[in-house]
Amino acid sequence: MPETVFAKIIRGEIPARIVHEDERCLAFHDVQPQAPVHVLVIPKKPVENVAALEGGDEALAGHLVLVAAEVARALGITDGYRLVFNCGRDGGQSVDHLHLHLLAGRRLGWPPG
Ligand code: DGP
Repeated sequence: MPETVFAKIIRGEIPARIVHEDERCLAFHDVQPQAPVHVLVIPKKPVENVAALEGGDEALAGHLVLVAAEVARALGITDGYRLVFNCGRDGGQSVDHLHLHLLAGRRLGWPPG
């Protein structure tokens, strides 16, 4: 998989506003926020997107979701939030490294655009 800007953030070569880090993942504020709270949770393992997850990645995928919920709690989000994996061109994915969006702080529309 070609290197992305997120690989550079994982290695600390590009600054990011990190809100959580552990051995498997990193969570940081999105540089182009679409809501008052917009955090990305990414695996340190290079995985292109949800479609590239394999058998054996179940724990990793679940970990991203649990970390997103933990970050939401830590940021004091009490009125709800949305978790989104964009996948591929039609899914609106622009960075080809798996990432889970945590969006909160305003009433989000449905269906998404
Ligand atoms: P997506 O469109 O689902 O692939 O989301 C990619 C997100 O990544 C997008 O909301 C903007 C964010 N992003 C892109 N480059 C950077 C960066 O260098 N730093 C941070 N913090 N976020 C980035």
